[in-house]
Amino acid sequence: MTGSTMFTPRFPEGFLWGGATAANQVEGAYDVDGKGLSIQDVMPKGIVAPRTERPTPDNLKLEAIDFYHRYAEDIALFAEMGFKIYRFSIAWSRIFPLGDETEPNEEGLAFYDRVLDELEKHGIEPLVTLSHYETPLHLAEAYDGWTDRRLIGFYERYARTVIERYGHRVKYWLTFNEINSVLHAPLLSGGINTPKERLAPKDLYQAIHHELVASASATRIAHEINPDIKVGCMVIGVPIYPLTPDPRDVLACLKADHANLAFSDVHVRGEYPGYFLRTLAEKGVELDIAEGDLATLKEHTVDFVSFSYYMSVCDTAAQAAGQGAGNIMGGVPNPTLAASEWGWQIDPIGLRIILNQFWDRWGKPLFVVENGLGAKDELIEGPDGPTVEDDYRIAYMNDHLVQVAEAIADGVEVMGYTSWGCIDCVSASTAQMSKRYGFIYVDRDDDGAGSLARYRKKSFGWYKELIASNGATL
Ligand code: BGP
Repeated sequence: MTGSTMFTPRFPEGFLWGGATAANQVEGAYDVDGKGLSIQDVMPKGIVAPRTERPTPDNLKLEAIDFYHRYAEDIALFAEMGFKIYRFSIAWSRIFPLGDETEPNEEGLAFYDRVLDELEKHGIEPLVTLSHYETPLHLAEAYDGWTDRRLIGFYERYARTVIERYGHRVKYWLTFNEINSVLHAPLLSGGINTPKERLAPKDLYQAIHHELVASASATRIAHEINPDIKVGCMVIGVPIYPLTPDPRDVLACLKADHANLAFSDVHVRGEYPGYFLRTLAEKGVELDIAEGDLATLKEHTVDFVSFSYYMSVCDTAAQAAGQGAGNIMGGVPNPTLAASEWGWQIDPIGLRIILNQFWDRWGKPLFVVENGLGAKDELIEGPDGPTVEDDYRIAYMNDHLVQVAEAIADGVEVMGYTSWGCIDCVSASTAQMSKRYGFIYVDRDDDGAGSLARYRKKSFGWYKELIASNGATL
């Protein structure tokens, strides 16, 4: 293995090992049992291409990997690996098909009862994301998503409905997936139908305010329903390094950091930071803040901070520097790092750095709720049936987890680690199957062909041993 010989990784007892998925990328059954359309059902080409008017047959998410019907088999595989926790999202449009109704769809609620039953049977703790890039389409079309204040009320009703229903059996909740991505992907993240190029700064920042207030409200609702519940915010975690030691580059990084950190600063500290207010002023944005909003933000801060980690980026004050590929936000490529096939730069040490930064900044427990390597896998015939020799994935995760252990040794409180796409699913950025992250291979290709059969990859056995040893096999 690739772990350091000098350092013995140690994880605390009760460390929450597991995996993560999102409804729109695994469930399929997009129109089954009363589900309404979500924005994902009209985004067949991923996050950068324009949306379609209606669902089109080339949209792999409509069937995805059919978790809706195969959840029991999939959860049994997670249990075989020894998962302590499974992160998944509830599809808002299964519960409120249009998003603005007053009564929920019972069949949608019943589906997640079944998922929770299955997890309980195997002793796997659930971690539920309320909104993972799947705003009901009607809210995007009729309200322009989160630009409209009424979304707060719709989200509160949705949150109350599901937390009342499941709050006695789900302890860990996340309010919005990668909430800071709305700056880069307004439709995906904020359900904002107006194309990014035409979106006025006032509307974008107003949407951010609405989401932050809604997030704090959901935290209040969860704590009212069950004081034992722990609510976290969820952000893209990305260390931003100066391309050179030029102070102007360092300052460029500080500013880029601020744009990202504002979201968790509000979630943890309960108020808008000074640098954020300056940004608003410079953009000429005056937020409409209703009575009670600032008190809601202040009084209902989160219990923990969770984040995705795939890469670091560089930044520079020089306008001429090119933009590299990356998890939604991108950045200037780092000349010292290698990259995945999709140009996402691989930086295990960056995970230790950001864990330390976040801990130093907020002193709140941290949860790595997404990490992993998207790669093209080749299915081969092994001694026990079809498999994938994904040593590259094992190396990636091993190196990153060693850095998590380093951060823990630095004194950082880390609650757990859920690898992204623990079972192959439809990629968010490309909307294809061929960018795979899983320990479990799913037989489906980019044209939608395949039996949907599940096969254990080599990493499946690796992760199983790792969990069984609580990280000692790194
Ligand atoms: C994050 C999203 C996930 C997931 C992951 C990997 O931004 O929260 O939904 O898909 O990135 O991204 P991709 O599928 O584009 O490789």
